[in-house]
Amino acid sequence: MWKYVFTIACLHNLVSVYCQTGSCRDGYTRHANSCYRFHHVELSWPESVTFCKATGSYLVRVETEAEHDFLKLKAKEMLGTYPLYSFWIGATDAVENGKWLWADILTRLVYTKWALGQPNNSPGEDCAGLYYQGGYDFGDWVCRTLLHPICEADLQVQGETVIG
Ligand SMILES: [Ca+2]
Ligand SMILES: [Ca+2]
Repeated sequence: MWKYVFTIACLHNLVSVYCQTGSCRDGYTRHANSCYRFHHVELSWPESVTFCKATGSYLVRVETEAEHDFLKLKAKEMLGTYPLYSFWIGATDAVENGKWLWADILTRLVYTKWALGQPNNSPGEDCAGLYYQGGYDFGDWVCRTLLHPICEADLQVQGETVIG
């Protein structure tokens, strides 16, 4: 039973038979098998992609409801700390309008939860984020808008435990 629960928990963030034991670097918060950092800096979406990459991470991929719920909770904790309240995520439809991809792996979004009225693509809003006014569900913006990046990094693995 526990083995099953543990496996499902791990699969939320990693399509693998492994559940990792590991840690996050300083400044990052762990959820499932990933580490996250909300940044104060205000950047455009392309700058945010570069920023995360430069710190050994990627602009966050919100791939499950559990991951989204975790990020929403964290974002709400940040209220008052940030001058702007919306955050960039790693999705763009710049290649083909309406076809949203995770930019770093060029994979179509499977999980999505757009805020009411989003994406409104008005006009040329090709980059996605967590929309403060929409309860941190997804919204789309013109990519040069200045928002805060959330970077996601893989766990620093010290050892791996095979489940099952
Ligand atoms: Ca993720
Ligand atoms: Ca929009």
